[in-house]
Formats: sequence, structure tokens, C-alpha cells
Amino acid sequence: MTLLAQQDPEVARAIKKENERQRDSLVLIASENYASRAVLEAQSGVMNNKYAEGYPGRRYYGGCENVDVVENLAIQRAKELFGAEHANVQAHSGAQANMATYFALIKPGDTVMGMQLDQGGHLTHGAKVNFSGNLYNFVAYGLDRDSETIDFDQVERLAKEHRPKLIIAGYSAYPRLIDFPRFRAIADQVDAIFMVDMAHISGLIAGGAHPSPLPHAQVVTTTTQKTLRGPRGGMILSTEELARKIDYGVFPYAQGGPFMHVIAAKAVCFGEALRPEFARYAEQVVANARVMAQELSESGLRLVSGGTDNHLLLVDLNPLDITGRDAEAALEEVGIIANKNAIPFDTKPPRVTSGLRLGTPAITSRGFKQEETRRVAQLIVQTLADMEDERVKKRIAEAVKDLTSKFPVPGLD
Ligand code: DSN
Repeated sequence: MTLLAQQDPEVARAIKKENERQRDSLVLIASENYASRAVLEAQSGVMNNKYAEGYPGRRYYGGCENVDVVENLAIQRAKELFGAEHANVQAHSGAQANMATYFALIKPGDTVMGMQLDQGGHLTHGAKVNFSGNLYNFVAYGLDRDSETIDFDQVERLAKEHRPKLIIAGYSAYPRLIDFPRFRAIADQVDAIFMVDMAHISGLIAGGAHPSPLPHAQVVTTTTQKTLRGPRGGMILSTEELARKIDYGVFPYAQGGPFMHVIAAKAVCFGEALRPEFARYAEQVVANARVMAQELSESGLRLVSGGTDNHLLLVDLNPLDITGRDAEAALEEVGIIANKNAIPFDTKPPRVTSGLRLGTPAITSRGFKQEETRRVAQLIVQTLADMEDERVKKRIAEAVKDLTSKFPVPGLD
């Protein structure tokens, strides 16, 4: 029995059950992944106990010699991994990375352009329910109705009309490659800073499976727990020119003491991502997403934009006459975990939606290749075709169990 189990059995039990849930289900949430045992170990260690406001070599507390080592390693590895001039690894999360970046580069009331939330954008890219949509004058661009890809004519027209200080690319539910040079050309025409939030695709970029936003973007934010397979946290990369402003935007402006245990785990994660096997992982994530898209399409499902170039796909459930909410619930019953998601021009509310977002990062981390991914897609199709039939669901749940038992998760007990 562990110390935690003796001292606090209620918490220990919930953690144990979460371990089993992650082990025994097929995680298809595009933003989730399994961190390695080494990442988890670093994150749960004694660096949790240390205050270290400031930056390596310039702290406001004594006793920082060891946390300086891990923060310097994280910075150095992040710069090498992404070819960045500057890295700030202190942002507590992706949302905080975006917040600190805005604080650093623009003023309240300034105009910013970002993708509309219901077309694939993120809360922190100007949603009215978020600080971003309240503090700044966000102008939303969106997708072309026919191709369901970024409407660059609209981006250019809006940029010339509104002359934003900042243009943001990078999304939460966009299955296609992003043309970073084209965005930069538009930003240059109106003297805007070009920012990329690469949270969803940073692991693909690190592994060479997606074009990099650097050096096109002057500032790039990310989380570290998604395709990068690291601890839950954020990071900001920038040009040397913006470095001082970015560092000040994070500390002291937006945050206090950095999470040194998480920064230690970021260093481990970046070290892992620099290895050749990570490039193979990133390639496999994309290959698996392609196979899943192909299998779903051949089974008659409609995919937004017709397919995928990255780690995620968006299924339009309207032709099946079911909602995202019901599809998510039915899949969960058989052990397949995905999330309802708005599709472009969705007419249903965000808690219902007409779409389902599926991603391959987590199943790829547990070793799934094309064959297993095709099988997962078939199980999804079967579940959606017969959401009420308990016997069908029982049979699918058995098939899920069979798959998960053959592919243990790295990092889990
Ligand atoms: N919540 C994340 C996602 O699922 O895409 C974005 O922050």
C-alpha cells in the first residue's frame, strides 16, 4: 500500500480509478495524451516546494541553484527543438501563455484578429466569455463555406479594414495544415505582429510532421501536454527582439512564482522530443489520423473539409441526424472517449453541437498503428449506427477491451 493510500484513501482511490480509466479506454480527445513515466516523475518531485520568482540567475529568492539548472535546460532544449531565438517556459498553461503574450505586446482596447471560436478557434482568441474578448477588440475571421478551410481573402480584407496590432493563427479544431507564410505576408501588409498558438500541433511541429510557424511568426505560444506529450503547462517562443517584453509579460505582470516541478518536467519532455523516435511518433500520429479519416469517410461519414492533414478530424453528424452530445455519451458507454464539438456554421448550441472531434495522439502513444486505428474507426461507425442497441454496445465494449489490453500505456501502472 502506498503512503497516499494509507493517509488519504479517498484521494488514492480516485487516482487509482483514473489510472484504470485511462488504461482501459480509448482516448480520442485530440488535446489529450499520455506523458512518459520520466515526465510524471519529474513533475511529482521536490521542485514543487521551491519558490523561484524571477528568471535563472536573476531570482528573488535564495536556494535557486537547482531549479536554475532545470529551467536553463528547458529553455535551451525548447530553443533547439523549435529553432527559436527565445523561450519562456514559465507560463502555467496555454491560456496563461496567451494572456501574458497579449499583456506583453498590446494594450487593452487594441484590435486583434483571431479565428471565430465556433469555427475552430480558442476561448483565449477573443471569445466574449473570456478575458480576451473583453479586454481587446477582437475581429474574428473564419472559414470558407465550401472548402471549410481558412478564408484567406477574408483574413486579408479584414486586416486591411481593421488594421489589427496582432493577428493570431493556430486552432483547437482545425484539421488542415496552416499556411504560416501567407499569414505573415498579410500581417506585414498592415504592420501587425503575427502570433501562432501552436498548442494542438506543437508535437507534430517538433517531430517534423507539420510545417513550423518559426521563423514566420514573431511569437508562438503552446501548451506542453498535447501532441508534445509533456506535463500540463505552457510556453512562449519569440524573436530576440520581443524577448524582454515577453519575459516581463509572464513575470511579474501575469504570474508570480513559476511551477518549478512542471518546468523540470518540461525539460524532460523537450529532451524526449529531441530524440529521433519522437519524429517517428509524430509521423505515426498523422498517418493514423489519415487512416481514421479514410475509414470513416468510406463508411459514409462526412468529415469537415473532407479529411485531415494533422492529428485531428471533425465529423459532421448532421447526415446521421444525431447530436455531438449524444454521440459523445454513446461512445463513452463503450469505452471510447471523444468530445462533442461545433462544426463550422453549426446551428446547434455549444453544449449540444453537430460534431464530434477525434484525435490520434493518445492512441499513437500507446502504440497503435494503421491497423488498430482502422479498427477503432470501425468501432466508432458501429456505435454511431446503433446508439440504442445494448447488445451491440456490449459487443463493441468487448472489442475496445481487447484492443486496450494488448497495448499497455507508457507511464501508467
Ligand atoms: N481544451 C483544449 C482542447 O481540447 O482543445 C484547448 O485548450
